[in-house]
Amino acid sequence: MANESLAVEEKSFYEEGTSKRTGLLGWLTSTDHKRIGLLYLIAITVFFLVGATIGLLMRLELISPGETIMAAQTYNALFTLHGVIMIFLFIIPGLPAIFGNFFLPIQIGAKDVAFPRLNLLSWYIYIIGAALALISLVLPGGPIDTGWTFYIPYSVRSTTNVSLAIFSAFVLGFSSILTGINFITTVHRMRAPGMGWFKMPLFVWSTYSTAWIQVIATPVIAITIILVILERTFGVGIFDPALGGDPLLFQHLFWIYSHPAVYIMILPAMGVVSEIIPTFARRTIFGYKAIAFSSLAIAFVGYLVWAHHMFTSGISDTARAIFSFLTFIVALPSGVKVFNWVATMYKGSIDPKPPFLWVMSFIFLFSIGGLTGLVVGALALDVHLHDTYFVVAHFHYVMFGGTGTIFIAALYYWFPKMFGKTYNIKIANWGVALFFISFNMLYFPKFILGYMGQPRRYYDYLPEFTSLQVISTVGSWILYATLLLVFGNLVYSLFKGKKSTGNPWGGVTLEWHTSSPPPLENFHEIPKVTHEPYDFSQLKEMKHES
Ligand code: HEM
Ligand SMILES: [Cu+2]
Repeated sequence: MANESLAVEEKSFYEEGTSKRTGLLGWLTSTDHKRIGLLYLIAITVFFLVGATIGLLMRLELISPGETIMAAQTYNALFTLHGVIMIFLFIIPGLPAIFGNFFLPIQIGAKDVAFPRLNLLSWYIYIIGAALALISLVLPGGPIDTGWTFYIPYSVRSTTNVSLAIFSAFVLGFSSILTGINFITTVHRMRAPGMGWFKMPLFVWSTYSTAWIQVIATPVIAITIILVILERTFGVGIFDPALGGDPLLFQHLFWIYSHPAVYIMILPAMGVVSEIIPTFARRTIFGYKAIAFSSLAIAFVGYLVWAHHMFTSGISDTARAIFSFLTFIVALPSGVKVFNWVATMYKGSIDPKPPFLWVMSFIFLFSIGGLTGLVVGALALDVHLHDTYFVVAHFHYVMFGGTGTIFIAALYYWFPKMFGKTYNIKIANWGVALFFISFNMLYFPKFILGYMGQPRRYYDYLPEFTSLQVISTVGSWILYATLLLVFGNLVYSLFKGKKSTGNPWGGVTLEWHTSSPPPLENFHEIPKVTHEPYDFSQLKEMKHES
């Protein structure tokens, strides 16, 4: 497909909106998927930085044994708030709501998602959920202190604002479900002529697989939350053993959602990696179909492993053996992806630009996260490591080292397309290096501390653990400063950056066939797709200008 709009200057979606209103109101009433993606970007980035700041405070408390800057109850409230913000306000909505909204329709050659008004409503539901969570912090009773897992019986007995806080997670779940419905319908109904299923970019496949998890799994946590609120409010015995309830039932229901939810977190990130590697290796992706199907396989098998979070809860040995075995199985499709990414780079002409370097950091950090997932998936080891810092390190490597890193990689990859501006490459490269070093300084010591027996969720520790705790805290300072550099570079470029071309990286998926930023309806005319995905021979037709 000839690259029609790289030449003609065209009004971008910033200048032309769907709403009659202009200015801020023009954004808050816009049903344009690109503007909605950016509304999510602003809200989600703010919550990420708030969550990171709370993490920094917790690390400051942990710089020395005993009470340093806060009391134990404050520490309990902070790790709960940190977990709730990072899980429900940053990482679950993150990539799908921002980059899924902005790029999924463009990558399949559509003008918008299937239900634009529902899409805007999803954003408002997200904001209402966030507001409820924040209100729960200031109401009498004080901020929730149960941990982000809301375990029973404490979450039924705690006098803090548990009901409102978990109700906010209930509301946020609907934003996730509605976004999922929108993406599934868009992929089935809105593809451009010629865009068959096996012509779709892999980011679309991973966002599509994620959408099915959002739609199927989220109702489980929604029901569970309502049951906890009923038990807290009316004292009906469902989960609390003192009321004749079963606390293990809560754990099963909680993880039947929350383990598949980790694939809502990581699958879109894996899709972004499958976009960035071929672009900067200048090679078509190795094993396109295997990667596409591995997303669906992960989404499916991911439903069958939830009780690996309950190996020390008293479930039967048979159940533990089965869930441990299935946990090893789910690592296989993830392994297929990592193998195919490396195979794509092999003999590629690598152009090590910042998005590619972030992906290299991801592959290293996510592999440590994934492999230590197998360690805690092994029964004998998990009995020793459950609820220790080893688990805290493991999930930070997969969630922050995995999805968090790709959140930044996706920003650096698609920034020129979203905003029509370029950024400082040297500062960007420093950002990757400092992030990689400080990340390992912050979290790797937690593997050792956990193996030595440091339990999670304690604001105090044995004196012999001090040196590793101090290294971790200093790491958090450098990491935090690096995050400010990484986001600062982009914010500065928004105002002072040079104008970008339509295809600065030499990508071939459809978003690189239109101008930067794109026009309101994404393309001047509906594209007709003739090439295989990641076929770089079409670059010649695209007048590659990088
Ligand atoms: C600057 C970045 C961050 C720092 C310094 C940080 C630090 C911490 C610390 C110190 C804890 C408490 C450990 C304990 O006492 O058990 C914690 C827990 C946690 N963190 Fe982070 N973290 C950061 C980023 C993230 C990100 C990006 C995510 C996810 C996307 C995340 C998710 C969590 C979760 C889910 C918990 C468990 C909370 C709980 O126990 O209920 N963190 N983090
Ligand atoms: Cu799990």
